[in-house]
Amino acid sequence: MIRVIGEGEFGRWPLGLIVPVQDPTPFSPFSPGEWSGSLVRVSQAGYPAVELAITDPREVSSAGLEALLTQAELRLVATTTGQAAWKEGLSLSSPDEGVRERAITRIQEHMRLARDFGAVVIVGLLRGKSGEKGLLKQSLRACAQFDPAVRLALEPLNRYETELINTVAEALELIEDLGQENLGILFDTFHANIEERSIPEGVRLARDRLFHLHLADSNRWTPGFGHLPFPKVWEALEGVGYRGALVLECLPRPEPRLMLSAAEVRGRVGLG
Ligand code: LER
Ligand code: MN
Repeated sequence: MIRVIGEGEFGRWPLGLIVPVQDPTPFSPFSPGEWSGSLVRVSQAGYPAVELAITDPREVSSAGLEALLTQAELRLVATTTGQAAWKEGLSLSSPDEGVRERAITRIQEHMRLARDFGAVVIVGLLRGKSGEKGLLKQSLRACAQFDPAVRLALEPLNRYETELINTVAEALELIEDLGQENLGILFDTFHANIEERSIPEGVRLARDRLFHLHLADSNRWTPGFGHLPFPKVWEALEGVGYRGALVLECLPRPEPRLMLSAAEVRGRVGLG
């Protein structure tokens, strides 16, 4: 049984921030290390949801995480896996079988942790920058079959970050080919602005395969400080009946404090 965030649980789409656990990410106002304190700050900023950037999930205890989330009154909506790509060189599409196997195992370890929380596991940069699509497909099958109760979200990334899967259409082709119910799409408005013909059309194309969403403006700054047509994105999300979370994955610019009020972010992008 796949757990999905319930309608009405947090009103319209819970908004979240990214908290790095072991290694830094440029897409968070927080530093790794004191991440239990960061969870409290996310909650104090008015966000109901959090995405954890975890390099190695074996270092995170499920019971410990549950206690921290309960204390902070936060819901874990996703874990992101890309840090193992830049830090350890792991890739799901590498021609080196050993590297590929380690990348598959890493995703499976994320799935083991995510399962207890109904969180989505993100497949972003861990797919590799220029690997082989056939190998990526094999690896994704092994991940998806590992636990059909955990949803995997393949993220179309812009062409400057990878040659593999830049658009929703490419992601859907691979997903439909694999036929795994727990494999879907993470739609990131920054990448979509570069690669899709239209951002709302990209959302509509993903439809019920839309498992998760990253929000950043056209310049990858805090939503509301670029020129993306967010109200049109909300309209498209309503249209496809999206019931997942919206996580800010943006540079903390023009100033980090501008990410630290969910109410202000909502107001700036017309989320009410
Ligand atoms: C990951 O979610 C992402 O969007 C990448 O651009 C991170 O480098
Ligand atoms: Mn993203």
